[in-house]
This record gives sequence, C-alpha cells and structure tokens, in this order.
Amino acid sequence: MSEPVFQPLSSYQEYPPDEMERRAEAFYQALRRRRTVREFSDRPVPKSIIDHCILAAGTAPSGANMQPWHFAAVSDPEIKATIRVAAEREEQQFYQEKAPQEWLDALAPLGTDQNKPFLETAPWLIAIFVQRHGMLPDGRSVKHYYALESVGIATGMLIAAVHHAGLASLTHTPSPMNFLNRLLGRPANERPFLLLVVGYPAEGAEVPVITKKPLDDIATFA
Ligand code: IYR
Repeated sequence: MSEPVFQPLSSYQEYPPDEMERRAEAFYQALRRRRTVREFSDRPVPKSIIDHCILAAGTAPSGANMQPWHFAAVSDPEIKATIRVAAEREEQQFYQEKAPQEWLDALAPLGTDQNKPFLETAPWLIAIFVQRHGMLPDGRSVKHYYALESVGIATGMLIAAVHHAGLASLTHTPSPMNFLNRLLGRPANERPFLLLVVGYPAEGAEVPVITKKPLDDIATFA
C-alpha cells in the first residue's frame, strides 16, 4: 500500500464565461467536422504525429489509473498486408455467413463490404488492445478495473486527437480480431479492442450521407 502524494492543481485553466461559451461551441464545431473515412490516400504521415496522438490518448482517465491499454502502431507495408489478409478473411465470413440480415440492413447505408484495401493504403494502423490484467516484470498479475470503459475513453480521445491533427480515421472492427495478437506479437493478457486506420483521406473521398441525433434526442436536463 502506498500513501497518496498530492500537489497543487497547477495545470487547470479557467476561462471567462464568454470565452468558455466560445470554446465549448468551437470544440463542438471542430468535432462535428469529423467523418469516418473509408477511402485513404497513401501519403505518408510522420511517426511524430502518431506519437503525439497516442500520448494524447494515454492521458485518458482510467480505473485506478491502471492505464490498461496498448497501442500497436503499424506503418510497415508487409505487416499491414498481413493484417489486411486476416481481416478480409474474417469480414468475408461476416458478410457471407455470420451476419444476420438485420445487421446487414443496418450497415447498408454505410456501403461497407468485405474488401478492406485501406488496411494497406493508409499509412498507419493503430491496433488498440485492452489489458484485462496487468503484468509486473516478475510475472505477477495486477488487477485492472473498468478496463473496457477506460480503453473506450482513451480510444475516443485518440480519435479526437487524430482529427485535431488534421488526419482522418476509421474505426475498424473485424470480428474476431484475435489474429492481431499473433501478427503484432501481443501477449495473452491483451485483447484487441479496435483497429484505428489513420491517414489523409483519398483525393475526392466520399462519405455516406448520415446525420447525428439532435440534443433533445441524446440528452435530458433536470
Ligand atoms: N466489421 C465489419 C462490419 C461493420 C460493422 C459495423 I457495427 C459498422 O459500423 C461497420 C462495419 C466491417 O468493417 O465492414
């Protein structure tokens, strides 16, 4: 048991009310420009940008500050190609056998199918893993709390960081994703959570016409 150590909250920044209004609205306007993109350019993106986006994600709150995540960032064309082959194998089964009609109907407006060329085209794939428990250097296991919630929060922050940097992303979830452990050499205590495809959108990229729910539909105020 270690004693808590406290220090002054020196990083907090308060803004005058009108500036707060502007910032809250501006952040919403910035985030609402984010679109999930499925057509990527092969333009390279420097690793330093990805480093900072992952560092931003790593600032997320987590259960007991266990930080139960691992981000495996891949730019190596050969590894990307093997990920594509494995993911398309899963997707083929999904679209042709496993997915119930109701699910296929729900996906129809997005125009997705089993072909995932972006897994090779995009400069970066970030495989996000949840550590169901931690591992000390001596091999003992450490319990993680709210691991899925924590990694979900960190992933949201990663998506926002990537968008803020001026890049596009795609949340990709081939199911099951266990092949990512094998291909990326991740240990058995880690479970793939999501594959985030990151890069510039392809020139002339198009996105489906969809809408987001209005405030009244997503919030209640009492
Ligand atoms: N993993 C598949 C299917 C898919 C599922 C959902 I839920 C989506 O929002 C989008 C796609 C695929 O990537 O095509």
